[in-house]
Amino acid sequence: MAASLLQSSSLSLLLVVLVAAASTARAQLQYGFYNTTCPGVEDLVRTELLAKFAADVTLPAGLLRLHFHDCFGAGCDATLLLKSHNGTAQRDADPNSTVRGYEAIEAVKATVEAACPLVVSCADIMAMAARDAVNFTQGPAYQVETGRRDGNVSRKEDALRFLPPADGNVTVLTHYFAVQNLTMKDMVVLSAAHTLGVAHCPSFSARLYNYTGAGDQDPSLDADYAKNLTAVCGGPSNVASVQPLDAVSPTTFDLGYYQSVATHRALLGSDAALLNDSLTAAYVQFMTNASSVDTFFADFAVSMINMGRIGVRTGTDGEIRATCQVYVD
Ligand code: HEM
Ligand SMILES: *[C@@H]1O[C@H](CO)[C@@H](O)[C@H](O)[C@H]1NC(C)=O
Ligand SMILES: *[C@@H]1O[C@H](CO)[C@@H](O)[C@H](O)[C@H]1NC(C)=O
Ligand SMILES: *[C@@H]1O[C@H](CO)[C@@H](O)[C@H](O)[C@H]1NC(C)=O
Ligand SMILES: *[C@@H]1O[C@H](CO)[C@@H](O)[C@H](O)[C@H]1NC(C)=O
Ligand SMILES: *[C@@H]1O[C@H](CO)[C@@H](O)[C@H](O)[C@H]1NC(C)=O
Ligand SMILES: *[C@@H]1O[C@H](CO)[C@@H](O)[C@H](O)[C@H]1NC(C)=O
Ligand SMILES: *[C@@H]1O[C@H](CO)[C@@H](O)[C@H](O)[C@H]1NC(C)=O
Ligand SMILES: *[C@@H]1O[C@H](CO)[C@@H](O)[C@H](O)[C@H]1NC(C)=O
Ligand SMILES: *[C@@H]1O[C@H](CO)[C@@H](O)[C@H](O)[C@H]1NC(C)=O
Ligand SMILES: *[C@@H]1O[C@H](CO)[C@@H](O)[C@H](O)[C@H]1NC(C)=O
Ligand SMILES: CC(=O)N[C@H]1CO[C@H](CO)[C@@H](O)[C@@H]1O
Repeated sequence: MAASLLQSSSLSLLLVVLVAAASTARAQLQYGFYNTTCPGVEDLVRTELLAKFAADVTLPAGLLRLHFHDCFGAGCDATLLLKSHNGTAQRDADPNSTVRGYEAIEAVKATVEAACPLVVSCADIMAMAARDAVNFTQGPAYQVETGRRDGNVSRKEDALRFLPPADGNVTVLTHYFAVQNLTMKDMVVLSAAHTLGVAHCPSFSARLYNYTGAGDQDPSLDADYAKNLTAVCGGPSNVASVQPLDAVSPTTFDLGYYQSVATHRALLGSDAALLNDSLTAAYVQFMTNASSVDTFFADFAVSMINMGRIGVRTGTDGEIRATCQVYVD
């Protein structure tokens, strides 16, 4: 049973179709796209980010989420970074209100521009930054594909339409991933990005107060954990306080997320939901065994590469901008 999602046997037909579909985009991204046009750019990015991460250990979480929201918004094309005077860009959408790390990407972009003007896309810097964030926090080291170009249209509706809801069940979450050509396995694997970082009370307070409209709590919450959360939020209207997504080890990329989920100490409804489905629950259980860490790391690297292929612009599509956060209206 524990092997089901590991081997994806029940999803094999779907996988064949999706892998075939994904290979179209794969053909255009490459490892080392900037080898000759901006040699050393990946080291340049990593060096600057490592200094920033050392100064702020919460930044890796911000940059990992930034790449995810960009990719799901309308493809990994840095359109999440674009600004709008009238509040109609992706970053103006509610789910983006707590996304962090825009300035860090812009600072790295400025360094890269000084070395290789108008060569390296903001979207590739975001993919590299997510990779460096994972490795800095002791997660897997993986190579990123590069060759993405940036989009110049950013629509709030895309973020609202494509970002998965924090109270979604496995069916709903799997659907949001399938829309991006990602599998249920990608979903249960990438959810473990929540081994890093925090959520604000509004993202989970429905589970504490009035879960079904009868003034109740989500019964799947561990009672002591729920008491702690209630003490931190102090009521349904607190918008400022935060809680770690993985209380076991919030700044280390490890199996703590799956341990939290398995012991009913998942912060978000979408995390807790992984126990409600037999396939995802089996994966969670398997990952509570410390000896599964190598499998988790390998799976996570594969799924991050899959996510990095969503809706990419390559070749002559899109543009390379001098700065990432320009106004588009
Ligand atoms: C499975 C569907 C997902 C849902 C419903 C979801 C939802 C959320 C929510 C609600 C928050 C907290 C926002 C806040 O209150 O400040 C959050 C934080 C975060 N998410 Fe996700 N997420 C999902 C998948 C992912 C994926 C695929 C990644 C990256 C690969 C990711 C990375 C993160 C990180 C690192 C944070 C912490 C950010 C910080 O500390 O600033 N999430 N997510
Ligand atoms: C998913 O794959 C199909 C078929 O290759 C492609 O047309 C579509 O653009 C892909 N979707 C995303 C979000 O990458
Ligand atoms: C860039 O160099 C690396 C290391 O030598 C190599 O693996 C990769 O295929 C190269 N990529 C391109 C596009 O030249
Ligand atoms: C990943 O981190 C390890 C230390 O945890 C380091 O030795 C390695 O060079 C890093 N690799 C990359 C690609 O950043
Ligand atoms: C998942 O949520 C959707 C939307 O709320 C609902 O229609 C569906 O019945 C739920 N599925 C399960 C298995 O709970
Ligand atoms: C998961 O199951 C629990 C009951 O064990 C239920 O309270 C909760 O609403 C379910 N989560 C989702 C997102 O459907
Ligand atoms: C709980 O939700 C129900 C239904 O939405 C609502 O009628 C009720 O006023 C809420 N109770 C509290 C204490 O917010
Ligand atoms: C609740 O908070 C206390 C004090 O910070 C901590 O020792 C305990 O482990 C927490 N319990 C749970 C289940 O999170
Ligand atoms: C953890 O995995 C190891 C290696 O696969 C296995 O020998 C051991 O029985 C597992 N432990 C538990 C508690 O499942
Ligand atoms: C946006 O990019 C496309 C090419 O991808 C280009 O044709 C168009 O002129 C650009 N629009 C703006 C406003 O820069
Ligand atoms: C925002 O500005 C753009 C470009 O000027 C315009 O097309 C759009 O209609 C405006 N939207 C709103 C809601 O004002
Ligand atoms: C960084 C950023 O632009 N965040 C915006 C996300 O969307 C909310 C509104 O939904 C804005 O208030 C934030 O400024």
